[in-house]
Amino acid sequence: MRAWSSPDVPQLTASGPAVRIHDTTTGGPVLTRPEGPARLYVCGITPYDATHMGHAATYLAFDLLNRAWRSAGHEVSYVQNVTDVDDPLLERADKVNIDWVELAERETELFRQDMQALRVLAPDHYIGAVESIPLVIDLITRLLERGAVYQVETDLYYSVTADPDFGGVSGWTRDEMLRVFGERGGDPDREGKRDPLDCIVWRGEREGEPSWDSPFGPGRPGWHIECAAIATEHLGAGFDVQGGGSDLIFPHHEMCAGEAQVADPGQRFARAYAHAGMVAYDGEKMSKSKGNLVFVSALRHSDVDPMAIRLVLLRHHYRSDWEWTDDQLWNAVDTVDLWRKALSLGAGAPAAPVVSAVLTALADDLDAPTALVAVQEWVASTLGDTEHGLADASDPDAAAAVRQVLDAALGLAL
Ligand code: 5CA
Ligand code: ZN
Repeated sequence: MRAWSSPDVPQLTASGPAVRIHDTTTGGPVLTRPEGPARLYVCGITPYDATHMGHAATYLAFDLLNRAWRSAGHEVSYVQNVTDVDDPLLERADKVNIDWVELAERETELFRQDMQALRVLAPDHYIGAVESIPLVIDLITRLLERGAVYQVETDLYYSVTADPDFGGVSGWTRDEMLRVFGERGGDPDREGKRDPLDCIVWRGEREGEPSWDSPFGPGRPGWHIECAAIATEHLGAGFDVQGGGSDLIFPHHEMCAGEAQVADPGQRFARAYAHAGMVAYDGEKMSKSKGNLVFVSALRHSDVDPMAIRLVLLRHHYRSDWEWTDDQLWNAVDTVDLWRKALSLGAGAPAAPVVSAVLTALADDLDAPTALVAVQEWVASTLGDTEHGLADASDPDAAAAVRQVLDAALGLAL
């Protein structure tokens, strides 16, 4: 499927340090060591509603990883999926009485426009679940051959006990898993399952639902097997990072890894699993099902500068949970104005230290808030204020260098 157009990334003269990222599996920072291009898989949207700030924050987090790798001199091979057939999409289409294909296409297009406005680099491969059905069928076939898939009526389930490392991605206990499985697309109470945590990989045809032919009868793919199949096909085994919001730690990323690793023993799925915090609004996690949403597109249509939206998101460390408030947006609008003013002067306080501070902070687990403090200090010194005394114009080319690192590393084009 078509992605969106990437903004140009300025080529920096300075090179950033090697990139560390917090790995959920080890619970600490790990040094990424890409061999050849850095390989990144980020779970994409289920396109049944518009992009909200929670989605935007998560995609921006991994955009920072993409940019940090590039700043460190790596090429990046980036894959993202679109869950363009799944229960929530079909349910919404039914509810609002619109064709599910049309709904998915419409919301995917809106997402592309939102990502482009926010200057998020596009994936090299943007892959839908529907177009991946042959890959899914192939992966299920391999799991069947290994005895890791069994039938319940017309559905097929993946057996979590087939994976000796089950639980290795999340590090969760069975109780913790059972507590959320039902809320996150699982069906712990389905009769006939061998283990309540087993997850569906092929859902046999139901009246009124779309279905595709397969050796296991007509039906459609389950959710986790979709990302397992797409990531291994387009990135190969042992890719560098799988990313998503923290609500994907379990079951989604646990099951993706299990299914891929059982089908291909001895190969790791991803080397590290990185998760962004949850954005709340009105006291609760922002979610399509709860409806407490702030849409990127709604702000764009009311002429809010996308760079101010991007700045709000960058001001929160990607791993923290936080709550969106409109005040933060108005504050960021003022900051963007102020920074543009400083950058319009041409000369300014020395740029080299701020360039280095931004690249160092970014390579240290994508610490955008620390990077932004360095930029703010440069702006204050350049414009002069009570704390910094007189305006500093000692570096004649400062603005060009600061503008460049803001654009390349943080995606802020000012
Ligand atoms: N299609 C699947 C992934 S394969 C999916 O989870 N789609 S989604 O549309 O529900 O979410 C897309 C991404 O946004 C996921 O990484 C999810 O973790 C993230 N996300 C959803 N809600 C929030 C939120 N409130 N804050 C931060 N990230 C969120
Ligand atoms: Zn996914």
